[in-house]
Amino acid sequence: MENNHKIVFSAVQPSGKLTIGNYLGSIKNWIALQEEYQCIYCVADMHAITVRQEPAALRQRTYELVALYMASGLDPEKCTLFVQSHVPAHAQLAWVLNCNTMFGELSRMTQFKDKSAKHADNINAGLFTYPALMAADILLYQTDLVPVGQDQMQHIELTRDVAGRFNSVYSPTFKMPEGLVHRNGAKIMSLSEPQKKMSKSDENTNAFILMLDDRDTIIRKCKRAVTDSEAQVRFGEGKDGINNLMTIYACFTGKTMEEIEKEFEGRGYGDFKLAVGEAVADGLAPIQDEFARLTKDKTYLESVMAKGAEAASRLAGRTMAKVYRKVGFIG
Ligand code: ATP
Ligand code: LTN
Repeated sequence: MENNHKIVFSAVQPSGKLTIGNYLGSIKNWIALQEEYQCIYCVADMHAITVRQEPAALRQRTYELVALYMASGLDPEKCTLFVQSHVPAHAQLAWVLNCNTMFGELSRMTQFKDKSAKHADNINAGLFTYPALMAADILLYQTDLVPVGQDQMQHIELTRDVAGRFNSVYSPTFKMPEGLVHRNGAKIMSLSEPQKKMSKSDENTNAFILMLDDRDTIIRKCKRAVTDSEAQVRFGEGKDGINNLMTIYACFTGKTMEEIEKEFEGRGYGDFKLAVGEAVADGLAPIQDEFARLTKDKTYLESVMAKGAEAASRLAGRTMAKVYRKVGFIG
């Protein structure tokens, strides 16, 4: 890999089954970047334990997420794929950054407020300081670009604030990263309450489509999606449900909103919903097939993780050595 290449870093937590929101908001946009940039993609298992996880399930989902990354088109020959807990520098830098992140800053994080409301019996310190770990993930690699869904932008802003603070207190150390939010798909909404983000932890399973849902389930969920009474496939105000389905359709077919409006002119929502379901199912089918193949081969997945961890450790080690020296630790 050439040194003049910009560095891209992103991660997803192995905390549940991924939805098409996760796919369209993040992973799908990572694929093209690997052709142009030095890309580092992580499975954030350390982030996942901020909410209670069943150990065996977490281990299984970590394998699965690596497989899903590859099945979606991430090529371990073109980018670095690794598991966060395999690179101890993440925890090491997180501690230093914790000491440079303000309580007030963390208190403002929407994700913390949402998750502490959802898990009121387990508002642990890790859930609160989670953005410092995420900042460590990003800053360890001198990252230029962080492709994420809209909901993560607040954490990236915080990362920039912490990096700026560290750089000014201790002298320039970290590159200032930028969030990269894709025009389409940055915020896929719930199918049953289209004012709300589609979330894998929604109690209502009709609210989301999982990347591994089968064809019939996908079509059924699309048919049930909440829309409006206008019966016109048109992108516009007060049409959150239709806007969302049009966005999903656009992401899977590459069509523009105008093209979609034309295609369904004079046709009912029933036709449109079926077309959306079919487009999603067709788009996911090759990923699901490849996923089924890859998950059978744990040895191969482990070899990818090991190679990724080695490459990531090498890069992270450079930043870590600098940081320890700057804060006054004996090297
Ligand atoms: P949870 O709902 O359980 O908190 P989540 O579905 O929001 O989880 P994360 O693991 O927090 O998933 O997110 C992984 C990535 O997917 C992030 O980059 C996030 O921005 C993106 N993402 C999550 N949900 C959506 C969505 N509905 N639309 C677009 N992007 C999303
Ligand atoms: N916090 C993110 C996952 C995540 C991440 C990162 C994203 C952990 N570390 C670094 C981008 C860069 C989430 O919950 N979606």
